[in-house]
Amino acid sequence: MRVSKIKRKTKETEVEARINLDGSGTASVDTGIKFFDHMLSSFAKHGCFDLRVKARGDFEHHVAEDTMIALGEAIDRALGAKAGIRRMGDAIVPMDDALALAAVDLSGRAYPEIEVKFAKRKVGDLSSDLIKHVLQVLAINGKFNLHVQVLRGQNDHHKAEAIFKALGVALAEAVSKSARRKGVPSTKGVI
Ligand SMILES: [Mn+2]
Repeated sequence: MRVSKIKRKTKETEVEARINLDGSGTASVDTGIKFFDHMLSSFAKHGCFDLRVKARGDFEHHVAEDTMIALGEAIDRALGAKAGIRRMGDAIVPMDDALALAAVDLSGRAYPEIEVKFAKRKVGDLSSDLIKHVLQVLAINGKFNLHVQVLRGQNDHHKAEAIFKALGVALAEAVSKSARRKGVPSTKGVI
């Protein structure tokens, strides 16, 4: 099992994130931000990851950001040397009116390219501008390329949820093992 747990305590926040990349989609997420919990649970469910997150802190921005720092680090650490993995993964996921694309390359290089606009300032109890930010933070700390686009959509809740589902599906494919793959999937020999 590829499992890792990260604990992070600063003057602003206290975060614990545990992920099992070979799980079954069981999530227990408590950040104090309900919509963010909903998004991370959806990510875990559709990625078939077991995810446990507990986060508390002073401001919504800090809690969301530091949760993704811990989760990114946990993903990177759980992957280890990345031997035998597919490395790339992508998904286009609809949710009613919304259609979101996520593409991942577990390249060891942090590069987020996130294209999303929300109509309203808040999605549930989460500030809309944080959604782009947390995806950037996740890719940077997970050391992977992440491209996200919302191809169409009206409803902010649907757009956000389609993104996190697509992220789960894309990442699940990227971390999955290919029987034909021997060693690290890079012509360099290391990622
Ligand atoms: Mn929902």
